[in-house]
Amino acid sequence: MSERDFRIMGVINVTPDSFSDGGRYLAAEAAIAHGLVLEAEGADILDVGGESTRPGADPVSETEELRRVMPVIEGLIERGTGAQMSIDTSKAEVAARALAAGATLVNDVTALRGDPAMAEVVTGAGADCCLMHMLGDPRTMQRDPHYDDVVGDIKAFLAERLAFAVQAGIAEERILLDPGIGFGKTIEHNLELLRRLGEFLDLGRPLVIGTSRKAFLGRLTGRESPDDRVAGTIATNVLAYERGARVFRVHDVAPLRDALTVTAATVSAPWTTPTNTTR
Ligand code: HH2
Repeated sequence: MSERDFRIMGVINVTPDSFSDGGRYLAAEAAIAHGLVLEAEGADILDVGGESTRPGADPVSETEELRRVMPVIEGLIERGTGAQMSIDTSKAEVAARALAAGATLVNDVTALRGDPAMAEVVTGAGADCCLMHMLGDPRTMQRDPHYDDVVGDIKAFLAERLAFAVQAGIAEERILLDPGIGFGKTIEHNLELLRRLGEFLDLGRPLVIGTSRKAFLGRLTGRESPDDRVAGTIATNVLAYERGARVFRVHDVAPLRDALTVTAATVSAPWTTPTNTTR
């Protein structure tokens, strides 16, 4: 079979308050073990975060964030992880320390707006960088979000951030773009972004999508517990793949790996041979 054309980013939240897995992997050893499981399940990237961005979350100090994430990044690298290590942070110092320890991707949900030193840190390390759209900040973003045209507005934002990042010296081929599902969006906004995701492709960079276990899936399905939103997560990611997204940020790697493997094989149809009668 041809090499797969998508990447799965497994989430490791080292936080007491993340919306779906807060407190589960607060101990470094538990988080490292979890990361190795995600990698074995098919994660290409491991995204380590020490600050929750759920709606209403309180900010975390730099010292505390470093205390949470560094042992996990160092531990995974020491154990020879083959996955790309990503740091989910908007603080330049946290990114710098993670990159020095061996991470090579900065996942900044503020798209370089949170810390004026961030662009330089990414440039200096020659790292990859994910720029995500968020309306306002986590404390306020879900208070009546409004757009003239949710896709047009976010596309313009990402185009501006991409230009800013390139101007700051980050190589364009190192940049990933993410419309930021759930970050200052109503349920209708999220659904419209997914439905019209293909419109972001002409920005010319790989699209990252993060729907995993998010509240809008719970609203649609009536599943109150984030753990019960895996099927909704898969449905949205399969749709996003079909619409052109290629990096998928999820908590549940194994089922998505299977779902996307089948989706990718179906879309590119490499299996048809005269002798292949498998159903
Ligand atoms: N979503 C979350 C955090 N980081 N990064 C990107 N690029 N895209 C996303 O959609 C995204 C993200 C929120 O999910 P989670 O990490 O599970 O929760 P919390 O922020 O509460 O830790």
